[in-house]
Amino acid sequence: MTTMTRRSTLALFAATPLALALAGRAQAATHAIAIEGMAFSPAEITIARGDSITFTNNDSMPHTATFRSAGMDTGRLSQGQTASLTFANAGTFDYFCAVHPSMRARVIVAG
Ligand SMILES: [Cu+2]
Repeated sequence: MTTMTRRSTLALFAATPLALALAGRAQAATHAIAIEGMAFSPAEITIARGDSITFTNNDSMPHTATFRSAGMDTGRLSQGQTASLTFANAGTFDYFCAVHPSMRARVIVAG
């Protein structure tokens, strides 16, 4: 009886870290970046691989979030419009607004 109980307890302890790791990986987060006052806010964000970012344009003029190196683009967002991008690869990704190229910001995807 005692042996059985010990084995069950050990199995539970062994399984828990793996279960937690798998659950953590499966839950991708969604982050928010606002575009307002001719700026991306926050200007730099660190996310996990597989996470998404939703960009919302709060300005009256159109903006984009254009990631040349990652080959991703929100396209032109009018006031109040949103677009989400998912980051599958780790790395540092600088981006800009294609309408106003002086608007620049950075997404860091942690490995
Ligand atoms: Cu712009």
